[in-house]
Amino acid sequence: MNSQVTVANVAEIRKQFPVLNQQVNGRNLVYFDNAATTQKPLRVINALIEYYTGYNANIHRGIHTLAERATRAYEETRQAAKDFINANFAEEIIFVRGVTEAINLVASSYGRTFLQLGDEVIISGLEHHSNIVPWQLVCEERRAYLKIIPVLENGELDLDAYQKLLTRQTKIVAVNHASNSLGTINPIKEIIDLAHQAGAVVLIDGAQAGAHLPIDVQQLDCDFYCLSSHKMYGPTGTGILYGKREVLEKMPPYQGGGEMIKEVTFAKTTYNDLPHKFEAGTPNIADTIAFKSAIDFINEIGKENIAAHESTLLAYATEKAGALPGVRIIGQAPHKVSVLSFIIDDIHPFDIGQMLDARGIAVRTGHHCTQPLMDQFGVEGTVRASFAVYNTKDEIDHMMEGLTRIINFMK
Ligand code: 7TS
Repeated sequence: MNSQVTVANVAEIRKQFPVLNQQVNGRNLVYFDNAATTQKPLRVINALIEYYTGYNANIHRGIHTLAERATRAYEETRQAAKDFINANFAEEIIFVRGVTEAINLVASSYGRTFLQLGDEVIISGLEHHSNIVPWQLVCEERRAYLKIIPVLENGELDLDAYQKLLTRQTKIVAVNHASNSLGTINPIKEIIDLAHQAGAVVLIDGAQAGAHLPIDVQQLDCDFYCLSSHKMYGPTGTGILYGKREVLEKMPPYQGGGEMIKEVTFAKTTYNDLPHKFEAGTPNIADTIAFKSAIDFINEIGKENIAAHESTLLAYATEKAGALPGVRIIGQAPHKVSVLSFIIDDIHPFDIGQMLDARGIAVRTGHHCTQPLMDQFGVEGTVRASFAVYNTKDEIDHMMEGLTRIINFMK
């Protein structure tokens, strides 16, 4: 495909998403909760059906035909994920449940091993709770300090403040590539380089980047990068942790069990090689296999085409929403993924969400698992519309019409 996504072929793309073709509360569904999870194309759904109807088997252990086929398909996803983020080696790709597990793995294995009393971990004020709480837990245990990069009024990170936070005690910097609440795209290359100059390792939470932004871990030189399949048109319950081989090699296992060992005696256990050292037990085979179909889907359309289409939608929605009376857009960074967060004077975000749902429009309302960020903006939560490749300007018009009615109704 790899051609510009136009409204004409968005119609073709939509046909691959049966779930979009339904009525909710008597209206055509408008699905604008893509930052929470995207819908899945037929090829992903079919990959699941093919696996369960054709070759369901446990992997890496059996020598029978089905087990070999399942193992091959599972490893093909690892290869596809490696290419997708341009990792050096396939064994640098660890399959996990998603970004939350990826961060917990690093905080637990790397953090508990290498953080000492008085060391520092830096995160940012834009983080999802899953990139806050695991660091709080490990800092508390190791008696290390957690420091926060402040967020500017427009939703960008304060890089001058970041530079001042970095010290020789800084051991880990963990920030997102893009913010789920505001859409801000962070200057991660700069953040990574500065952290490395201070001698720290860097984890990038790519949950909101996977389906939208180019990712080249070799060029970025990050030590860890995390992705969730379900935010990239793939199934829930699977995702990847990328780690530089030399960093993963010096980390202890995260969980013990089958698959992650070389030899077990009651006296001593030796651990398996990468990536198996970090993949204890039977993994999420089916969903991981189907994740490859999602990666293929993104590659075939082309991430730059997806991004161009979504940027057009975001610009359109931002302009329209900004013109409505009483609307305040939260997060106006110059570089954003397709997230529009806003509040409306004197109307609670939950009420807006419910009234939009009554018109078949699915948006997210609340704190989006970023309570400290909401506190900074002095709001309890926002309404968030987030766009994907299958969304259209018509759908935005529907939302604007809905919002106009809500504003008039609540006057
Ligand atoms: N980091 C970011 C930036 C996220 O947006 C999310 C999920 C996570 C981490 C956690 O990912 P998970 O796949 O392990 O759950 N964000 C959202 C959201 O914005 N609404 O629902 C989930």
